[in-house]
Amino acid sequence: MAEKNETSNARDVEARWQRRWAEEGLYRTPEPDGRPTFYCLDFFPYPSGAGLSVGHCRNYVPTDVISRYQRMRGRAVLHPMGWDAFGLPAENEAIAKGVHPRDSTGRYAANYKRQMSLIGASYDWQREINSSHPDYYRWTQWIFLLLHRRGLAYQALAPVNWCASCQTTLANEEVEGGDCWRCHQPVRRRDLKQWFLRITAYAAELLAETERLDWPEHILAMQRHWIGASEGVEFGMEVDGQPGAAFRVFTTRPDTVYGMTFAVLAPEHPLLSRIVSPERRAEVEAYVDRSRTVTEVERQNTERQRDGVWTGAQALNPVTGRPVPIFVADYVLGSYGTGAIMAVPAHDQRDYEFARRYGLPIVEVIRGPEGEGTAGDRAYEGQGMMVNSGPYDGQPSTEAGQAIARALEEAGVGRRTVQYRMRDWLISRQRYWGAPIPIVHCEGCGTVPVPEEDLPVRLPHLPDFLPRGDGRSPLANVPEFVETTCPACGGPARRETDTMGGFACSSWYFLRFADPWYDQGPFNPEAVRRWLPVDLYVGGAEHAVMHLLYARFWTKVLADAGLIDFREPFPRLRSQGIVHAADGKRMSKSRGNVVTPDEVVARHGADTLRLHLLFMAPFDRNVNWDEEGIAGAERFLQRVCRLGEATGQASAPAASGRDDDSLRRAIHKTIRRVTEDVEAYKFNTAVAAMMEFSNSLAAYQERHGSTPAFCEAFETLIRLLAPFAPYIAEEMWARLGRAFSVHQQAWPEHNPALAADETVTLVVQVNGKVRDRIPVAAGLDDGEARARALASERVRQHLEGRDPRQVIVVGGRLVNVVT
Ligand code: ANZ
Ligand code: ZN
Ligand code: ZN
Repeated sequence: MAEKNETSNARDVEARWQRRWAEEGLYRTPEPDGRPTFYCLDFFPYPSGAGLSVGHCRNYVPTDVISRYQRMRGRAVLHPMGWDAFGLPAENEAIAKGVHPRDSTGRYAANYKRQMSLIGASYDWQREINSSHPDYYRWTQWIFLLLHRRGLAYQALAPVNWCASCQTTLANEEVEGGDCWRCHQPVRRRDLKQWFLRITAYAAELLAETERLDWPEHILAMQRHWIGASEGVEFGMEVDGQPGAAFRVFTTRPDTVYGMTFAVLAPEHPLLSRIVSPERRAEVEAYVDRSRTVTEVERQNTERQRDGVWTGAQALNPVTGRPVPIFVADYVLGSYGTGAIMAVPAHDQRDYEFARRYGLPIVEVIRGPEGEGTAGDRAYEGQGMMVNSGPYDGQPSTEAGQAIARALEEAGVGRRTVQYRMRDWLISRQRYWGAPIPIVHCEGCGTVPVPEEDLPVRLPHLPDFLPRGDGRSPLANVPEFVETTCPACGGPARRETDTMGGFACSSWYFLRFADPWYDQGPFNPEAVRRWLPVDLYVGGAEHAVMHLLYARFWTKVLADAGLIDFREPFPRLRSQGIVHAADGKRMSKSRGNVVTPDEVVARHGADTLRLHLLFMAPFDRNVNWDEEGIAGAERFLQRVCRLGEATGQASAPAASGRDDDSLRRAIHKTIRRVTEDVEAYKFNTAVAAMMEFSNSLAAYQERHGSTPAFCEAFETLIRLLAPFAPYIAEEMWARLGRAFSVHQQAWPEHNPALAADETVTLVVQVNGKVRDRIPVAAGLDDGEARARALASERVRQHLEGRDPRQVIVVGGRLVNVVT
């Protein structure tokens, strides 16, 4: 019963302060006033109908601690929140529930907001944004037009996954083993006209700047891997007996060029139909047709059996002049490198499997340092010594590779290049719930951008927004939307009906928060200068690749357009660990193992939930939810409350010098530890430091009562606790009779002398005479004491170059050096 009263009491306290904070606008972003700024931002959440779980709170609580801490440090803090409401997840969820995304996203966002307030998150709600509102997506469209003007947005045919029975395109994730996830019919690849953003133009910079970002290493590694730079050589190969017919190949191993025994073109290669011999044409065409049913992902599967067809043509090796047969095979991708390769079966596993299957020659040109070579079912892919390579025999393969690359360049047939695995960003969706692409198609003028003053191109309200099934957007069904006049010639024209994928909205939202009311452009340049780049960006690793790359790309384009003066939006990024359910599985509605903040707050209070989330593991570590462990956080907060009951005014006289002294040292050590830990995102050890401190406080109080030193210590604890447990800290602050609000107090400063570890004097004797006294930290071990003594300048003088015969350490306080 008592417990129940305590929690319902906690909930009253929380509700009361939440109301007061909102009334007083406590977390409103300050106007410019010369203070240093701090912009603390969470990844842009998509508000789902499931609401927040305690897993999401693992993101929002730490950024809230940092924001509150920075405010107390005297920074002007921008800590905003908004909704990534457009896009496929929202649309699919709406379809599944039979609701309209316009209604559901607003409702879900309101629920997120309620939950975030419940856990005490100190967002400036005046700056809330929603990417599906026209006053936001108007500017997403504006940036699209900027990209278009700069030649960075273009239309091209692109292969998409197409399910003929569902009459729809599918994302790669929706293709399971070559079949549609919904109807299990085979998926074909089909070419549809799509919009792309030329992110590859920035590949080199996106890669190079990863060196300068303060991000977790595994996220940087994922970015680098995705960009996927390969250094190599591109060179031309002529088709034997067909003057003028030539193709280029890309290789990372020019050193293996003498081992080329065939060449391969991708099924998409434009030269294919021209070079194929008449008697091979039917077979080649059948193969090309078959390969259309295979997705790119599947084509790169190393487990898959390699197959292909001979074209009847031969190509000439530019180094040896020897002819090799040209095959078509789908393990070569049309969209990577040049879409054609020189095949070296002895040193490339894929080529090796292919050659063995079709009985093609295998010529070893490299021997490993231990004599390793191609054997059994493995090609030797390493470096080593050149063999069977004419003038290069006997050279190390790395050097020979350089020499061959140079020779190809000098002969004018090749050049060194860097290939990126990254593709241009396919931004168009044939779906309803997104920002319409602001383009008009005119018979006479072609592709015409919508003039800026006509933005936004509004997304019409369609009660029936289901995908049409013919690969076009549902907007194509709406004549009022489609039919328009050409902005260039005034004639009849048709609007683009594709919409932008959700990643467009999240590629610039961090700029909007600086001044979400601005209506002269996507962002207010002055406010952006004041707040950006973002000081701290926090989110989950699941968005570590696409979102971050796209946002970095848009930032660079805006910088090149002279609109902002920085090129990286998020110089510092941190990524929280995942909270799995108690069973170790991912929390998900279908498993029924989701734990919501609402239920935990109802049982234990919001501050307890916050402390538990911070304390349960290091910030970046994955953990399983453990509700029993919450008792530790609960006990700690109860102890703080009990300590608070006795305080208010000092009621006891000062205690003995020794105890007051060590309490003061504990205060300053705790300030130092908590400060350093928060700066280093070590929230768990920061909480531990406060727990220890509350223990010593309780012990002290038991002995001496509420002395002046106790009151000072307790007040400090409350200020330290404020960012972590904002409700209880506010309540205790009020009980201390202090003016509202604890969240507007200065962060305690530690006194370095008091925070320092206790020092003792190490006395050093040489041959029995005291020669030096060195201040050292207490608790030095013998080895350290010995080292410190021998390092002493005075001791060395008295040794006069002699080696000590014996060094005796006594009790960590006295060292006797005997010569
Ligand atoms: C000859 C060679 C010999 C190769 C050798 C490798 C080892 P990454 O690292 O991914 O860039 N390649 C080139 N274009 C390709 C395409 N469109 N589809 C499939 N494979 C392609 O790999 C570069 C290597 O992958 C290139 O170097 C080429 O094979 C192949 F002992 O050329 B190599
Ligand atoms: Zn299907
Ligand atoms: Zn026109």
